[in-house]
Parts: sequence; structure tokens; C-alpha cells
Amino acid sequence: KQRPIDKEDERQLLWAFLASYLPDDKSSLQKQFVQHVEFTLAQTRTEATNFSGFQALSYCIRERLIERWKDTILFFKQKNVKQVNYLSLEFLIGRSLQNSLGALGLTGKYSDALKDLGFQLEDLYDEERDAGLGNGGLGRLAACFMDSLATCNFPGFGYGLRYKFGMFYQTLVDGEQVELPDYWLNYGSPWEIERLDVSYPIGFCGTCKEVEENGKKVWKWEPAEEMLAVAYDYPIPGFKTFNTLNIRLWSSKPSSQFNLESFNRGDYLGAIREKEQCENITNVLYPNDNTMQGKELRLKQQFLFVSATIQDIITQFKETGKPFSEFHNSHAIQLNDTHPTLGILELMRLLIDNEGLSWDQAWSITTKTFSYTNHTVLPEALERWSVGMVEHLLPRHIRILYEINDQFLKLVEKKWPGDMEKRRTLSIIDEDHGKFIRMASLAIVGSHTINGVAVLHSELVKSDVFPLFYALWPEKFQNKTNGVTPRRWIQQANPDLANLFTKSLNSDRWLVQLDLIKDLKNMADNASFQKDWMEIKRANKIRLAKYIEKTCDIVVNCDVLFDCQVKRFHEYKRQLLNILGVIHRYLEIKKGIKTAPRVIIFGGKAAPGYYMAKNIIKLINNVAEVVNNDPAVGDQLKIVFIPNYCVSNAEIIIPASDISQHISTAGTEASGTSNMKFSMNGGLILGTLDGANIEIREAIGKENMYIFGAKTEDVNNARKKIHNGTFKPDPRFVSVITAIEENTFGEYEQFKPIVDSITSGNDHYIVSFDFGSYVDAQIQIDNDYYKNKAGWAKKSILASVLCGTFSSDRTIKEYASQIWGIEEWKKPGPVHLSNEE
Ligand code: T68
Repeated sequence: KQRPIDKEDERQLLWAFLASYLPDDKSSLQKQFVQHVEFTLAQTRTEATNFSGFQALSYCIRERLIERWKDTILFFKQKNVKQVNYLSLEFLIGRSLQNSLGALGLTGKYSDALKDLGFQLEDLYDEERDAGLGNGGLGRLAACFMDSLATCNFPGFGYGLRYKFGMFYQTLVDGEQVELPDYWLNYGSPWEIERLDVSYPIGFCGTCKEVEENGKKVWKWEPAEEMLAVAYDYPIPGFKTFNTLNIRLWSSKPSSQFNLESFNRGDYLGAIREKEQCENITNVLYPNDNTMQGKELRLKQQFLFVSATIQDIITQFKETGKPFSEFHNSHAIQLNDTHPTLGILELMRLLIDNEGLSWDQAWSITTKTFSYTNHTVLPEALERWSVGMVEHLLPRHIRILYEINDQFLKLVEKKWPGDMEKRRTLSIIDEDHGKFIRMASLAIVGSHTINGVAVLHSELVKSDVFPLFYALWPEKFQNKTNGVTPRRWIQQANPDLANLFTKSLNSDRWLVQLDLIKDLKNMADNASFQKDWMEIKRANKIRLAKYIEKTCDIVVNCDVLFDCQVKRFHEYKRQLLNILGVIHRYLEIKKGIKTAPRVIIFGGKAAPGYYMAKNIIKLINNVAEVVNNDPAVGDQLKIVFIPNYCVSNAEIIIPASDISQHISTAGTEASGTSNMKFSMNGGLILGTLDGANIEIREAIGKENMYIFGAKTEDVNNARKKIHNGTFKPDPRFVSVITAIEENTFGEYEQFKPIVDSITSGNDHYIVSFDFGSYVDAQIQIDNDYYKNKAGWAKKSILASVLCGTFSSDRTIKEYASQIWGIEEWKKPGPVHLSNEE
């Protein structure tokens, strides 16, 4: 029997009609754009700059993303799907306009529509500031994963923090790194959607006691500090699919309740100061990669982040009406490194204290929900928080932690009765020197799965970093080799190469199934394909040369080999080995030897407090100054340090490389991801057998890569030999050191700490040990590049087309099926939309 149509039905119908999908014919695109210039920006045609054009276009696209995202969410809800929540304190997104246009399939239409109005799309792209909410590989991985989750139609949700100051802006003053604040929200971000309707209370400090309620003992935590976390949503479009996901970033705000209390205290200015301190929490991204800084503010960031996130997930879960025993069938939570590990304690607290579950119920749900990705083997990067600090800030959570540890140690006792040594090593609390919480141990105990990010790294995680946990729970440990998104790192960064792929394959399916490009491997010997290939490389080198001239005021010759090392500065990544090799090359030139010409390109930031890394930047710039201005050198050698390496200039640098260096001491780089980007773009890798280099070599063939240096299993032995003096460094190394000591590159005194770190029995990263084989590999490269152009083109093609497995789509599918237990759910889009297949 049908119900008669009432007033509300009429309103719903009218609403549905009015909210129908945005049209994408040319005049509609133009109209929407002009309206944003006129009404959102309050500007006229004559006032509108390229920046206004960027803003207006972004607002147009944002509206399209919002309509898709809302429908995607609704679709997931209706289908009752399981969703992964990717928790990361970093998302290194970079720019979004070009990527979103590409995903929506609207690049051509907008390019045409805006031309009539006097705007060039490329000029508008260049107006966008990077969202630099991450340090390096870990943050960029999170961004690639969101792109792949959306593109592969997985239900996923990213959670992070909305830092007002992202990764600092690097400038060079007299060759030294100077950090400037990156106030990226100065003109607002057109992509963010402020969600004042989505906020959660966050507490810190205060007291915590057990009380009786209805005959049941319960814990009551009364925080002394209370504030709010407010959501800002960043829609993430999938490529060629209607599905659109979201990264929810939290921003701290004072709560209104808090204001009232301060009023009553009568200390108006003091109250304002306290209010500002709340806002402080999410102000700044900590600029350290691969080291831990034990600052209280960082701990507060971590807790605010996980508390808001877990409350949000629980709110979403409750809307399903299911009982909590079903929680892990609705939500998986992935910890991107240990930075969000307090989430384990927060979920336990909320389930027990707020939802009234028993300890055992809560623990069972928690351990079925969480999984943890480890990104480093470096001991200085493993997070440890002082028990005292956590006790003070989170009095309830420390008790939950103690209980988790007690129960865990009982299990240890059962497995290894009476073994106090194992108990001490495995305890989540390190009591050896002061009391510290080992966050990785908590993450392992609270997770069902732990993964490393490349095969070698995952093996080292089991054998070297957490061997006892592995002995206890071998089934928990997995590998998930990293990947990168081909949409940004091929299509957006290297459109000519993308067109060649599409033309040669007669389809652009490779963009969502990257291993299809391997079909081009039989073109590697084809002279005309090689010609096209190398012409694209040359055009990309010209684009980079222009950028170098603009930013560094150095003119480089595009017919010579471009050799790039761009990544964070860290001793283990051995930029030092690179610059010592360059000095060797310079000394050869000074001896009158005719060396093969090269442009050496460096880029990367050092953590502001990392003295040695900053000193290496200074050395590179001093060497550049001497070499670039030495008339005896000419075009044989140019050294360029590109300031402020970031996602947007990586998109210019990577497609232009002939050689890129990934030369960490074997066993120290967990994976590396730029190695994959360079190889895909036809840049050959000069690298050690470390991280994902090993798997890349297997995929593309050892003849298409330059490998040198000690293997992981030889590194300790090398260290010993260096230490006891039985290793005699290569004479070329000795000459290089002598040149530095003789003030060739400025006062030796300033570089003495560097020289000391690799001579006189130290040299933890075995720079002296690997130097000889490094220089030999470079000589081989010079020969191959200049003496056999066709051979080089072939290597470049194969290095690229055999790299398909390093798409983050492959990685994310492995996580989905082997860790998260989630499935693909593609929302059927309306037929008229242009990016549907
Ligand atoms: C990187 N880690 C790994 N850490 O070094 C790299 N650390 O090998 C790997 O490819 C990449 O992660 C992705 O798995 C980082 O980038 C950080 O940036 C970081 C940030 C804060 C604290 C510690």
C-alpha cells in the first residue's frame, strides 16, 4: 500500500532536483568559474590575476569533489562496507589542482574553457602552494596511498593534523641552510572544508580515580585542560572513478567551556594566553625525519590526533547500530609508524570507560583492529616517551598501559618461564636508564599485523629490530613493499612520457594497471622508439635547466649527463659519499684529465637541529662555488644545489634525471620511494643493495642499474676493519680528504667534524669503505652514457617499463587483502560524467 506524498517528500524531491550533478559543458564551466571570481573572490575580470584564476578554478573543482565525496560516503554506508582508517601524522600532498583535474578527466575541457577567458591552465598550476604537511618518504607514502585507495575504489579514510606551519622553507645563505616558516595557509587553502560541525573534546592532565557506579567499579578521569579538535576535510579524488575519499585533518581550538572558567578566575589576559596555548598544539610540523624528539608538545599533538580520530571512528561506527563486537568488521586502523600508537590506549579507554565494555572485550576488539607499519631500523628513530611525561599528561592512559604490559609479560613468562632477560627486553617499559615507553613494543602488542616497507627491511625488522617479538608471534610479521602513484609521478610530472605510453599501448589503462607498460619492453631496441624516448628526456632536462637558472642562477648544458640526489639530508643516506666523489672528479680535472661532462644536482632539507647534516650541505655548496667558478672546469662539471626540495619541484627534477643516487649504507634505508619514481621516468639508479633497490633490480634486470658497495651482511665486518685499522682506504679517498684538509673548499676547520666522522677509525656509515667501488661505478656510468647512446636508451626504457610493480596500487591491494580485509566498492557514477570509462 503506497503512502500519499506529503510535504516532506515534496521538499526532498525539490532538493534532489536542485542538487543534481554539476554540468560540464563549456559554458557551464566558464559560468561557474566567473561566478567564483566575482562572488567568492569579489573581483572583476580586470582585477583577476593568475592567482585569482587558480583560486576560482580550485573552488570549481572542490565543488565537484564534494558532490562525489558525499555520494561515495553514502554509498559505502548503504553497502555496509568495512573501511580502513589510515592514521598518519604526516601527509605530504603537494599541489592538488592539476591532480584533481586529471582525476576528473576535465583537464582538456577546462584548458579550452579558460583560454577564452584569458587564462592558461599551466600558469594557474604554478600559483598553488604545496601542502607540505610531511617530512619526506613517510609523509609522501601516505599521500600516494590515499590516491591509490581512492583510485582502486577501496573504502578508506585518512586522518592527520592540520599544521599551520608545514615543512619549513629552505633557503641558502652563504651555502648554509636557513629555515623560514612555511605559513602555507596565508591565503587559505581552496581545498579544505572547515567542519565546525565535526569536533571532539580533548583532555589533558588532571586526576584519575576508580569509583563505584551502580555496583560496578569504573575509572573517572577529570582532565585539568580541555580543548577541542575541529575537523578540516580534504577530498581525495580517485582517478577515472566516481569514488572520492577524504583526509580529515584536526586543528586544535579552545573549548567554550574553558573560556568561561577563565572568565570566572578574573584573569582576562592570562586566560587569552592559555587559549592561545590550545591553538598552539597543532601549529607546527616537527621537522625531524628518522629521529625522535621527545618534546611535550609533540606528545600532545600525537594524543590530540588519536583522541579526535578514535572518537570520530566510534561516532561513525555507532551510526551503523551494530554491537561493538562487530567493530573490527567495520573498521581497520593502520598506524603509519608509531606516531599514532597512543590510539591503542585511547580506543581501550573509550571502549571501557565510555562504552562500558570489559577489559577482555575491549582488548580483543583493539587487537583485531590495529596494524602497524615500521619505517626504520635506526635506533635513534624508535620512539620512546618518558613515563613521567605520559603519566602527567595522560593519567588514565598510563594505567591502561601498565595493565596491557602486565598481561603481556604474563604471556612472556608462559613462553619463557623465569627468563628475566627476555622479560626485560620485551617489556613495553624500558627501565634500564630511567623509565621510558617503547612505542614500537606497544604498537606490536596492540596490533594483529606488523609490516616493513621492503623485503630486506621486513627481514631486518624480524631478525634485528624485534627478534623476540618475532619469536613470540611469527605470524604477525609481514612485508609490504612500498609503491608510488603513477598518476602524479608519471602522468602529471612527465606528460610527454605518459602520452608516449598511451600512444604506444593504444590505451591509457596503464594509469590504473601499471604493469601493462611491460608490454613495451620489446620496444627497447627499436631505434625510432629510442629516439622518441630520448627526446622526451631531453625536453625534461631543458625544463629542469630553466628551473635551475631561475632558482640558482646557474646555466647548465642539457646535452650532458644529469646526476641527481634529492632526498632528506641524513648521514645514513650518504650525500657525503656523493660530494666526495665529486671532489675526486674535480681533482682529476685539475690534473688535466679529460673527464666525461656531468651536472650534479643536489636537493634536500636537513632537520634544523642536525648539525652534521647541515654541515654537509655547507660542504656541497662550498665545493660547488669553487668548481663552478674554476675556468679549468668549464662544462665538464657543474654542481647545483636546488633549494627547498619539495613535492612540486620533485615533479620537475625526477623526469629529467639520467642517473639518480640511492646510496645509503646497506641495511639502513627501509625502502626509499624516489628510487621507484626515478626508474619509472627512465632515470637509471646508482645504488647500494639496500631497501627497495634490491627489488627494483630484480624487476628491471641488473644490467639496467648500477650497484656498488658492501652488502648488509658485510657492513658490520667493514666497520670492524675500519675500527681496527685493517681496512686501508682507497688512495683516491685519501687524496679527496687531503684536498679538504688543504682548505681547497674553504677553511678546513669548519669541515673537520665531517672528516673526523669518516676517518680515524670512526665511519659508522662506511663511507671510506664504499668509496672505491662507488667511484668505479661512476666511471662505468660515464662510459655507458657517452660511448653507447643506443645502449643507454635501451637501459633507460627497460628501467622504466619493467617497474610496473612499484605502483602504490599494487601495494594498497596487498594491504587491503592481507592486512585490512577490505574490498573494492565502486560507486556507479551518473552516465554523463566525462571521466567514466
Ligand atoms: C621513510 N621514513 C624511510 N620518516 O626512511 C624510507 N621519521 O626508507 C621509506 O621509503 C619511507 O619512510 C616510506 O616507507 C621517513 O620518511 C620520517 O619522515 C619521520 C618523520 C617523523 C619521525 C620519524
